[in-house]
Amino acid sequence: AYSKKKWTLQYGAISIRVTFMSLNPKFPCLRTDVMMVTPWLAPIVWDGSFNIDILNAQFHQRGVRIGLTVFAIKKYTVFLKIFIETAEKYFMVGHKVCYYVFTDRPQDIPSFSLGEGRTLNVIEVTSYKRWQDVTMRRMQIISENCLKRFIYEVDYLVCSDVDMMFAGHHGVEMLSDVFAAIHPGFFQASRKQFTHERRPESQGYIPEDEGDYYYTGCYFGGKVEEVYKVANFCHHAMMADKAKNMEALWHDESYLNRYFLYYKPTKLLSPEYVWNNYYGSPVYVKIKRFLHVDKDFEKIRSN
Ligand code: 5GW
Ligand code: MN
Repeated sequence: AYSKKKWTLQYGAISIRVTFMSLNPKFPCLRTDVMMVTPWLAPIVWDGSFNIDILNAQFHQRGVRIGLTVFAIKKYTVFLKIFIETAEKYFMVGHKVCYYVFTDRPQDIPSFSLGEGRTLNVIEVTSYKRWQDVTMRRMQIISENCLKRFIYEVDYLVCSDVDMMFAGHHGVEMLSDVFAAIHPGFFQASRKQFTHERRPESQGYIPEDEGDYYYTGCYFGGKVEEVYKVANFCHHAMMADKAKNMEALWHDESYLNRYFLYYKPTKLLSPEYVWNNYYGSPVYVKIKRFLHVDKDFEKIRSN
């Protein structure tokens, strides 16, 4: 039962050879240095916790299509080149991928040479004056486009910040009905330290004694229907707060955390999937798969 023998798995027309490891107690499917499953039994994806050959075969069998949404408004168009070029190397390689780039400056979007089965759509949107509105309105635009086109074009959506670069494998192991990523700054933090919105009047409110994890607003996703629910909730929560002249502490991220408190994600991505070098190199992060790009705040955030 503990052999390293190769086994053949047959998925329809696809046959793959895998090393059979799941019965081997030495296989690091069980890491003891990090939590690998949430208290509601959602997996937390860490390096060493999955066999990508098996997962790829399953997703290829279903012919899964994956949409990646990204917003490049105003000067943030400069981030797009590295984002897309590194995504071509690491994001869902071998699967059908549709990039959706939302921008107010379509003429500034360079053309990219994309791998087979990959397409890029540029969608023009209007910008907002306040940066808080630029980041928060992403939820409205995502929810509208779920109904308008995503539902017809892809099975899963991944929604990302643009000031990022892929630096390691991001594959189908991430995908689930609805997934969120643990914010790299709060993996080891206690609940008390989570920077949730704490004013009960806000739609982003999370009581002091609640909150499971602190999720990042940079990266989340799931099936189109589920992403629609997430984005639609966040947008309406924001609008309700706006009507009261309020805004949650960390904008869209706060509303996202509120949603995930009561509608729990079915899978969590470890901070490997949204690392920021600001947090150094802790031993539990074996691979930094996605990195924040350093921003020149003065330059990039001025109109
Ligand atoms: C501009 C000034 C301040 C904050 C955000 C912006 C901004 C954000 C913008 O001018 N254009 C734009 O497209 N964004 C989108 O919102 C980008 O997709 C960006 O990745 C996302 C979140 O804003 P970030 O990345 O500046 O936020 P942090 O929390 O990652 O620093
Ligand atoms: Mn960002």
